[in-house]
Amino acid sequence: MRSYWLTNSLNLLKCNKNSLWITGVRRLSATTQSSGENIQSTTPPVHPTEELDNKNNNKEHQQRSLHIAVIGVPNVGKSTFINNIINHKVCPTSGKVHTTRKANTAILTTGQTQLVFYDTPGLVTQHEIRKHHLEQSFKSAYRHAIQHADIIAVMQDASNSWTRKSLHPTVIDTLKTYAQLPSLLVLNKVDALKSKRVLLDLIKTLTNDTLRSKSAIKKISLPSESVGVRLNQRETSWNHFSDVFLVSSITGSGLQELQDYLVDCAKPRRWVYPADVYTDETPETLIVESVRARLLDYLPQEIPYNLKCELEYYNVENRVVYTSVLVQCPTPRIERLICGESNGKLRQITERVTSDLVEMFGQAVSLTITTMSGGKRNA
Ligand SMILES: Nc1nc2c(ncn2[C@@H]2O[C@H](COP(=O)(O)OP(=O)(O)OP(=O)(O)O)[C@@H](O)[C@H]2O)c(=O)[nH]1
Ligand SMILES: [Mg+2]
Repeated sequence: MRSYWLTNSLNLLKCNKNSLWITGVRRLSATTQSSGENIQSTTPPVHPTEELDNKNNNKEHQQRSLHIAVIGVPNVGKSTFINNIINHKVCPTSGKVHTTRKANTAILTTGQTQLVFYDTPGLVTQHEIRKHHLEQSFKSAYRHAIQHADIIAVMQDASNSWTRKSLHPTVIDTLKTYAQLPSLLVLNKVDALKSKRVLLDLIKTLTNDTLRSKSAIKKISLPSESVGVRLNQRETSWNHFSDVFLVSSITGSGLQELQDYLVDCAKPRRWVYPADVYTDETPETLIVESVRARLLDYLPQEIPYNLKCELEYYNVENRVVYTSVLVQCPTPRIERLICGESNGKLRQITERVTSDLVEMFGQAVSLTITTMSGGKRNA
């Protein structure tokens, strides 16, 4: 058995909530204040618990929400964007494609408004599913997310000069299929652009120049001189985006404007989640997905996609999360690759996942990662 055990007792200031997943408890403020004045009221006297119920109902009547499906090809930064816009790490991220394999829900409650983001696996064609041995859930996950959404945010990597000028065919197909839903174009990674001059051209190309008069574009500071624009009539653009946003999910630039916009779009209706919840994922799932995401970062090529990660143990004691994950490797050679010289790589991976989990849970985390190959646990 090769395992590395690490305790990280960092306490993350940013995450001040004890529970990250649904507790099912909605807290009510039962405090009442007396002004001391004797006011005659024509309304019938109200029993204290009824009064509380009425207050609660009034609060619920003021509630607003918006459900947003974030879609795009792999690695454009969907999960990083969602973590940063809700200001909590709940979606595992990595530098490799296909990190997100099923739809994850991330929740931001601000004032009377709840924004529910659906993180989705990168959009892939049937050919890509076969080529990379991906689960069919890659397709069903984003369909499920969109079916529950009020608005679609299409994310495009503005820094990738190979792919940025056209929307992926699967993105176009999705937008056509769900044409009744409003959609936004979110150009991400603008921090990585050497010159911002390409952005105007990019917006025109991806929207077929249909957003000329939209206010969102006016808000963006773009070079004043005209850039040669060639209208793209091929099916690589979408004419019906409501607005375009330029953001950097890493630096946070543009995220507040987008958040304000989404809050303005929210519909009056009761929230689905309590105000202090950031995701509906179980901690067990978040742990396993976080290990898998970091294996992608540390291992070359296709290897990490063939590894099976399982939760062996999870317990919380005295505000410390104790957990253990088993990584099943197809061969001893791959196990050696994960562990590295004197277990050095496994130690690095464990440290990295531990700090991800500390950020997620806002609690100390004690994580063990154990590897296994040939169907037998190595001792
Ligand atoms: N420079 C820069 N890098 C970013 C930005 N947003 C995300 N990234 C990086 O892009 C890579 C992919 O990010 P993810 O959030 O995992 O991308 P994803 O779209 O969720 O990927 P899949 O789950 O595989 O579909 C990571 O290395 C991120 O650090 C950004 O605004 N600027
Ligand atoms: Mg992702």
